[in-house]
Amino acid sequence: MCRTPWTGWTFLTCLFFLCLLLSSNAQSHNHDHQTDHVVDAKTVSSKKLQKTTKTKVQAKVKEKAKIKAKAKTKPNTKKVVDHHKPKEEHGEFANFAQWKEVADFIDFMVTKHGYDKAELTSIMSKVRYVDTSVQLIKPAALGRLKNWQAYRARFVEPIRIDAGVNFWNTYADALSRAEAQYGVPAEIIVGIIGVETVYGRNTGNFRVLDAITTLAFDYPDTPTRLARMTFFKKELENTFLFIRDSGIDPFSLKGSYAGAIGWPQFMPGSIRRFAVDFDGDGKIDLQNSPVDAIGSVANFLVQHGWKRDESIVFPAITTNLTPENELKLLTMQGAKAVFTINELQENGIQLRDSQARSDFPTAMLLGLIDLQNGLDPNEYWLGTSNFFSITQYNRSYFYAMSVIDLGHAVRIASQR
Ligand SMILES: [Ca+2]
Repeated sequence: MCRTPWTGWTFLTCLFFLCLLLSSNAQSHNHDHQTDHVVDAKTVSSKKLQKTTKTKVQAKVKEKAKIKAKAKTKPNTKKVVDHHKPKEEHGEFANFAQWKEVADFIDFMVTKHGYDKAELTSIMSKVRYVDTSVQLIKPAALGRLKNWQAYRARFVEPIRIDAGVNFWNTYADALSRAEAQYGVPAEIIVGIIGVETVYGRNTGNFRVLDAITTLAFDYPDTPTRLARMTFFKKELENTFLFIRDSGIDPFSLKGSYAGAIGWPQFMPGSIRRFAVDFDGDGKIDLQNSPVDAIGSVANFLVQHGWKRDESIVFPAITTNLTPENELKLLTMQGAKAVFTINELQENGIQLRDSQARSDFPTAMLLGLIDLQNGLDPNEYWLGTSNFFSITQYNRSYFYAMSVIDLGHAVRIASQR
């Protein structure tokens, strides 16, 4: 997230935006499995976090306490710390293969997918417990106001725009091909890959098996803990299936602290369902093939309702939108475009541009996009189903608007 030399100010700045980001995600309207793209995407660099002694010591203390607690509650768990692991690698040995829930998971994989029990047990015995994953997946503390303009400034900025121009020039053919084949504009694909990883720069260096196993079996104590553990167990299943299908070393898969992989930060389940081999080399490789990433992002959006040639967002203004009506609209829509322009007007919101108002298609369905700006007034947009298909990638409206704005900024800069 920060490419400049590490200084106190840059750290504080990054910490500030990290808080904003997590706050934004925690308060997003929609909730689905793609949440975990999310946190990853912003490439919260644990490596950099560890550069502060304080954080490092705190994490270490928590990690040791956690392992001790586990040893007490799980009689079969032996605490063994691997002192020989290279410093840059994340996690501690926690003897996962001896955990009852992990043993049950192994049995499930043997029964359902025909895995060799000894082989799977051997792999799980080498998986590390990553306390950083547990700490970073926790929801942000409440109390900080969401601020769209501050969030946007993190992503729509010169370094990312320049990297986007280079990316677009380098992969112009693949972007054109994806646009023609899937109907997703190149600038939206460029926006997503830029927001996710700054065009492959921040793809994460956690071993995916470590991160996902840790979160599947020791997710932090939050109101959604059970659902999230179920989600990560499913992702662990998908990780093994992807590894087997691809014939790769189980520990060669690297990703974010939540297990999102490669240039577009797909979770393993999303790779298996939505990724495509777009460079035609016979394999899907989102870690090393930007062209596969381009096709996969486009296919993901299409599979989540993207419609060719449809608009995405329109600027809006409020006339007499009350907080009650705003909440009602947001609740009713969930994360879909469900209102006509007339219905929105009746609730006190309309298109900003009077010219657009005069010939706007009355049957087009829209959803309300509310972007909070700290203590300043909210910014409002109306989004079509294409906007909401981006929120399937990451449920945050801030995220989806940043994708749109970054892609637009890169396109403008490319044309200069
Ligand atoms: Ca490929």
